[in-house]
Amino acid sequence: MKVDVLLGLQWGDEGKGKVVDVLTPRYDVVTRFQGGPNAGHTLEFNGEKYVLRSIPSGIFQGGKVNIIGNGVVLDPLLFKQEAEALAASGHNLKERLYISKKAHLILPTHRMLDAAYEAAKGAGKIGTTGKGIGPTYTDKVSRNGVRVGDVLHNFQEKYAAAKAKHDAILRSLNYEYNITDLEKEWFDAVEYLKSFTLIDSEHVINNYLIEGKSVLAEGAQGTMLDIDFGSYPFVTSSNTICAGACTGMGVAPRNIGEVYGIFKAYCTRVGSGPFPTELFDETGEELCVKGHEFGSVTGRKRRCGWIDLVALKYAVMINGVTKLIMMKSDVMDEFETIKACVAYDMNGEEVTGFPFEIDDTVKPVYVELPGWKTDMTKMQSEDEFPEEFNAYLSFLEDELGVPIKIVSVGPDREQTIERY
Ligand code: 2SA
Ligand code: MG
Repeated sequence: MKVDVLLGLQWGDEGKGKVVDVLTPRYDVVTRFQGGPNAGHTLEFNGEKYVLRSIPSGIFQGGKVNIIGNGVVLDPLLFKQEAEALAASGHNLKERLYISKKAHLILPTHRMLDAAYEAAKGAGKIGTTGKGIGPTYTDKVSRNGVRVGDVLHNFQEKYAAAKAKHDAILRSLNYEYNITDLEKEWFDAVEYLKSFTLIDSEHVINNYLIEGKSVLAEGAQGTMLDIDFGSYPFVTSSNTICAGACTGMGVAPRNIGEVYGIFKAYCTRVGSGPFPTELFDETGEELCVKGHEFGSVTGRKRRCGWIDLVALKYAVMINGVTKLIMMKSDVMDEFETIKACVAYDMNGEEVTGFPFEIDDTVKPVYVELPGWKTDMTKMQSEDEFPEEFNAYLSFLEDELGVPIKIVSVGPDREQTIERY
């Protein structure tokens, strides 16, 4: 068996939580391979809304194994809050959630460092989620990290050594903080974490594949936030792309199967950084309001704009996407016309390959398509799709060179249409 990967092709918030929940019934195992509590995967079903941050979305389906892989950064405190909330609503986690010993821990001082670095950047700040993601990955790469498996041996020493380094940096930045209470809660949460099964996930996952079990790897954030290929430096600190599933789980490239690339029928972004198709007009406002475009982690209003096919084509290429999934087209159900950016105008030159850097001077080159002006939220199959909607799908498939296999027409699990 191979690992199928599901990932976001834009700047995050494409609706991965919903799709993974629709796809999980088909898999035995669901994993997370990168990111941490900067993710917020929203799932809605049975009239209830859940937000998952570190726990894979397969947790709601009985009988599935869920694994937090080595590529993830885990905050024990936020993990405890998330897990306890799920347990309170009747989900039995301990039997079906395993955590890699090689995942790195987000310490209380990592959160302080995140805030201190952002403050030091002033106007050039990234607009991070403030969860300590960047500093934790920094420590991992600079070989100063503390890993989940460390909680089992000499933890206090390892923690104290890391904290001492952080204290020195924070002092040098003149950043004042007091983590006495936070630290106590954090240590309680570490005890809670110890009550879970901590594993060498690379062995476990590869053995599952040999046994013929199916595995779905659930990406967080999006391709344009990838540390290598995203809109650097306005990115997150992990590899959000398909290759990240290999390093974040210990799975060989040849063991990757389908790559599901998920995108919104328009585009959003939270935090700072370039966004060529961003709209500052009524249309942008309409996308935001109808699409409920507010971050699930920080509650921040998302910037909204038209679909950007220059960026999307790049994402399809980098990830080797085999199947596309389009979300939230229902938000545009009433639009008269729809625009899609097919090139960037850069100082009078039309660019179709995603460039080294994009800035405010980049102007999107649009094509216009007629809107479908039909309420699609109750539709059950593709046979019901209006002609203009089919034309939009065909246009995107031609541009991207990959079939759109799933279309979501609303937030509920039921509002998901497969195309054949
Ligand atoms: P950080 O905190 O260091 O990762 O922030 C760096 C930049 O990355 C952006 N970022 C995000 N943007 C959109 N969605 C994010 N998480 C989603 C959510 C979940 C998802 O909140 O719903 O789709 O996986 C996310 N996480 C980080 C952030 O705004 C900074 O620009
Ligand atoms: Mg989200």
